[in-house]
Amino acid sequence: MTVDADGAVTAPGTPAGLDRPPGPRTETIQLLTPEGERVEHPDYPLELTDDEIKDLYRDLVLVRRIDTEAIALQRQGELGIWASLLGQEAAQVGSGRALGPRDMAFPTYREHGVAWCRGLDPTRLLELFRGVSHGGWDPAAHKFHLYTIVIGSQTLHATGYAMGIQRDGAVGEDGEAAIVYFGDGATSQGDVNEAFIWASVFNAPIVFFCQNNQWAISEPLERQSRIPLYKRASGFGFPGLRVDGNDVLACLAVTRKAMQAAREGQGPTLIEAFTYRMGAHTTTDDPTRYRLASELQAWKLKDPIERVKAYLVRTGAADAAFLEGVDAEADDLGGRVRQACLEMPDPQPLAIFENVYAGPNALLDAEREQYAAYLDSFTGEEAR
Ligand SMILES: Cc1ncc(C[n+]2csc(CCOP(=O)(O)OP(=O)(O)O)c2C)c(N)n1
Ligand SMILES: [Mg+2]
Repeated sequence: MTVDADGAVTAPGTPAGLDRPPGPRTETIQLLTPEGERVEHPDYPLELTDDEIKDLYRDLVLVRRIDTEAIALQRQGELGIWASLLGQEAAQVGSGRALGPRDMAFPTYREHGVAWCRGLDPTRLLELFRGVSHGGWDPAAHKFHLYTIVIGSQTLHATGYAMGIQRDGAVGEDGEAAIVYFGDGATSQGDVNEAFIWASVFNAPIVFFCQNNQWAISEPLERQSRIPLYKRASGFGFPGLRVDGNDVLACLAVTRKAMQAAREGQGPTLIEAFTYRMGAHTTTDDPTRYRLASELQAWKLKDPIERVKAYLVRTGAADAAFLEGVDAEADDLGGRVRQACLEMPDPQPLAIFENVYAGPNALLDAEREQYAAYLDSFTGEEAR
């Protein structure tokens, strides 16, 4: 095995996975320019009908609308916090639409677009951020794991899951695979590096999808790594590549190929989706304290939705009626999400103790009693 100057693993005859060409070395894979021009890539041919591209456009607009509504709800005191996906719609929709029904996705806390692609009702996400759900959803129902706040930890969960797929014999032509989402900052965590090692040595059917949005809260990428993140993969022994994370077509094509390779038993791939967090880290953050407005302006020109719109309009694939229809649908969805949020019943305070352990637990039982006594100390209106 040799590793070239760009960190790409080459030479066949090495353990499975290492002999796959990692794709272009230093370039960012792109199929749709910021101006909305379609470009071809020899390693990622993508043939989509106009209707399929229109569907992707619809996804992008709708997930942005869910996000906008959620931010407004938080500002109005209806949600405790919200982690915005603004700017990352293409990375999430492109990769999310590349998944098959049997593939399993492991998100962080920002993957509302992937949740949408997995068919999860967006109000389920809001329940969590409103604090009325103490869990979330059934991960098996949509093949979409629970949101994970502990940075990077889900990469180990996903790798374990992928090894389970292997042990179930579900790798092969009709196989299944796992995909795990994490951020640029997460790559500095031990968990992520351990997951890379396990996935590599066991050749696990997993795709590591890193949304490099340039910031880990207020920490810029250049303080996290001395090399482009996708190049890290070669050190662990599997292919890594960088895709334009604001290009929904490229994210779809690249993820499709990597997932198929994983399903067929060719092992892991690291995809670095090069994108930008257009909003605050969460609604508790003020990015004007640590980054320049000019940076934001530069990325605005690469907006993931505008380029698809430009393509659809230029090619005549979409007319004004289609675009207006999607906008109207988005407003409708925003309204439905808002109403559902306002109508969510408050949970019973003691419900927080449920489902912590499968059976009785002495410490938890004592805490429950103590809290119940505290609640009982109130009278009248404030009583539980
Ligand atoms: C183990 C751990 N350490 C620290 C934190 C606090 N924290 C929350 S988000 C975050 C930054 C994550 O940045 P990145 O991985 O780039 O993801 P992004 O939020 O940009 O999507 C940190 C340090 C945490 N949640 N978990
Ligand atoms: Mg980040």
